[in-house]
Amino acid sequence: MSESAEPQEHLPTWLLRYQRGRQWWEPTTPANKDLVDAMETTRRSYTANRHKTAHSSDRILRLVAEHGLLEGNPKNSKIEPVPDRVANDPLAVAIHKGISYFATLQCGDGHWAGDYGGPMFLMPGMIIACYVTKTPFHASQKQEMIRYLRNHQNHDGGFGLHIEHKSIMFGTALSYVSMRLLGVGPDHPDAMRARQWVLDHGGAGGIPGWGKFWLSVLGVYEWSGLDPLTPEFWLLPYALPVHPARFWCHCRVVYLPMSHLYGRRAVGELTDLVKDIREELYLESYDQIQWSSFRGKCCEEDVYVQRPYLQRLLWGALTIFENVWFPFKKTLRQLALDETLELVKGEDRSTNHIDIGPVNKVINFLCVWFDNPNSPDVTKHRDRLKDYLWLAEDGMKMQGYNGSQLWDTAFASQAFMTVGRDLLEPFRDTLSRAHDYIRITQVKEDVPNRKRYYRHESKGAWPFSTRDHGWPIADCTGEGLAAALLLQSEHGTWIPKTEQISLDRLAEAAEMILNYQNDDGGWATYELTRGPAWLEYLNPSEVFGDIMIDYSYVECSSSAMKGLGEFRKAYPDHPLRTRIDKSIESGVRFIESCQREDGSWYGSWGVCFLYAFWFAIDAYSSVGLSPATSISMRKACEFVLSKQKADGSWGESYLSSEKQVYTQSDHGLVVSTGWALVALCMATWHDRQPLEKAAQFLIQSQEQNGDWPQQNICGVFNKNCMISYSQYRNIFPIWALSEYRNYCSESS
Ligand code: LAN
Repeated sequence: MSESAEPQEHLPTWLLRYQRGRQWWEPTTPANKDLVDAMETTRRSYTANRHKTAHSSDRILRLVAEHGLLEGNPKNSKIEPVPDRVANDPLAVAIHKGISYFATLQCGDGHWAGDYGGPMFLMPGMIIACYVTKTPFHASQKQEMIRYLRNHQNHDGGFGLHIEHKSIMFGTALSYVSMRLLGVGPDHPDAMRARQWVLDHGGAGGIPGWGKFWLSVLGVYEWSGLDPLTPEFWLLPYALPVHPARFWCHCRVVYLPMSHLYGRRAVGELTDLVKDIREELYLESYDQIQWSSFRGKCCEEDVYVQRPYLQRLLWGALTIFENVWFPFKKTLRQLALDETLELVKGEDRSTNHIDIGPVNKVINFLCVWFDNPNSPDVTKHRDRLKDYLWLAEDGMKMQGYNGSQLWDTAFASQAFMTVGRDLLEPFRDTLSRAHDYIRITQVKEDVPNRKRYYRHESKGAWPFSTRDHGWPIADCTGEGLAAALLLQSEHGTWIPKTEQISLDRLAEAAEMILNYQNDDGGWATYELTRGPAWLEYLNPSEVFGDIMIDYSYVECSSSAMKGLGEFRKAYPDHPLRTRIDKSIESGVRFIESCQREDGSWYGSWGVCFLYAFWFAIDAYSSVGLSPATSISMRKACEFVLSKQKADGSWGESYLSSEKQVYTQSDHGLVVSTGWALVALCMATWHDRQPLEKAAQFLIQSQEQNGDWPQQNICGVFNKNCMISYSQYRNIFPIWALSEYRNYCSESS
């Protein structure tokens, strides 16, 4: 493998490989000249227009498909011609074109792949981990990673938390370090601009805690400048509310390996490059820095969550614990290090070394490497790095997960199942493959010895991405179950009986959802809520909101209820019926209880009020409610109608999520409009006119080939960080137009 980061003369053909949902990009030879040229043209055009949109349009994937190189794709780049009988019906033509184009992007194993990037703080973690563990990237990967970083550098030289964000220290210092580790020299103009931003904002000492962690492992920051990440917390009795296993799973599995590395003050080799970077990041020379003065310091630009004074006192006390000698201290630390490593290894084993997300993936990798650089665990970790890397015309990035395979396939299937039979017939194969993917992705057993590793049950659930990943999620189970039931339903003679998911398996999913319900009637993400809400005062992250416990969410609750609602419709006499009825009833009460006075719901995982609106209405309608019987539903529809733009569209800016107030985007957005229109049709809203205008907007926004334009970023997590859902631009317009077509035919 070459170490050079210089642009290569011979660009490779990149192909997407996949297997049972696992997906990775591979540079292959001999190069397909046409495709290489087309890829380069689309990259150039992205870079030239990057001031217009930060988002990729997944053009690289689309080019691969157009060239018939999406292996095993049944449509093999062939767009179905519009059938004569609908040629004069613009609504039917738009739907047909939409599904026909989208079907060409399906992978042979039945899932849809796409860009799940957005956050800018992830790839630096992988680059630092690979540098420390001496894991080389392929020269073509490096080249694409550098391209990505340069494409997402803001005008002022800095980098944001995500691709649409203003510059902050977290994004800027980490991206700068990444460029340097990838081989960009300190005098490169982009590197200079980034460094200048860091220095103009007080130097990298003001980077938030997670950044301090990364810089420390690399050796360009000192562990004494961190708030303590005390691993001994893992030795406390679980009965205590501050036991870390009570935290939201993403929070605890990130702080787990961080605390392990902190506990052993792990630092990579101090190479010449590392020593150079030490002198580039601060206003003072490295040796003269008073590290303890940086502890708890956060650059103003970065602060999203103000940390309460009480928290500062706690970190002060823990710092004393770190610095003062007392008997058994060494023994205690060793016990804590052993315990945290065992939990890290448990997480690795149960996820096939993919790990729950991109952050703990690479920190766990570091833990096992520092433990033993030659262990089989290290090899397995290395093999799974590529699962997180995605290539698009803006370059190569680390994704927010190992993909959103199941989630997108479940939505695509539901969207397809609303399409009238007349239009759906040519896509039999597409549906059956999607069903296949859903079937093989259901989790069939619990994690071995699950209580030892603080894991909830998994049997019967669906994960967000792949079976190999396997972490169960309440709403993915709801969506997976609803999609499977629809595909297998009667008008669905689509899936032969022999291939169907058995009733036992479907019931396991329903039972899983029932067991996932919280006492407040709602559903959280991966687990039941385990800790008290006041734990949020201990949120040390500065940049992320609501990370400490797993709360009940409107969206998760709605998907869970929809799954149960569909199950009840399909098997009304099933023994779970009484439990399901009770569960849905308290679920509806939960959703009503989080509705704001104005009829809206704050959405936590998509942008934002429109996203939550769609989920809530979908759940209400699948359990049999309508605006005539539910005041909550009527108020919600009125709220959304009050936000429609003059051209019939809806468009919500990501600032809605950040500020928690409905914020219009500059232009109408196809995804926002899709959510609003799907839901209004599901609610069978009595006034057809606003719906007609929305449908017209979607039809007019469609591109010639059946695609829709990729606009603003539309996913979010922890209030402040955005994430791309690239398939939504196809799925929701198709779904909305089909619902609208059904609505028109029912009401005429
Ligand atoms: C996701 C992706 C999926 C998402 C839904 C299923 C859509 C949601 O309804 C529930 C929450 C969940 C599972 C979710 C939680 C937070 C995740 C895992 C992510 C947004 C993907 C990336 C993000 C993760 C936390 C990113 C790493 C950053 C940290 C702060 C640890």
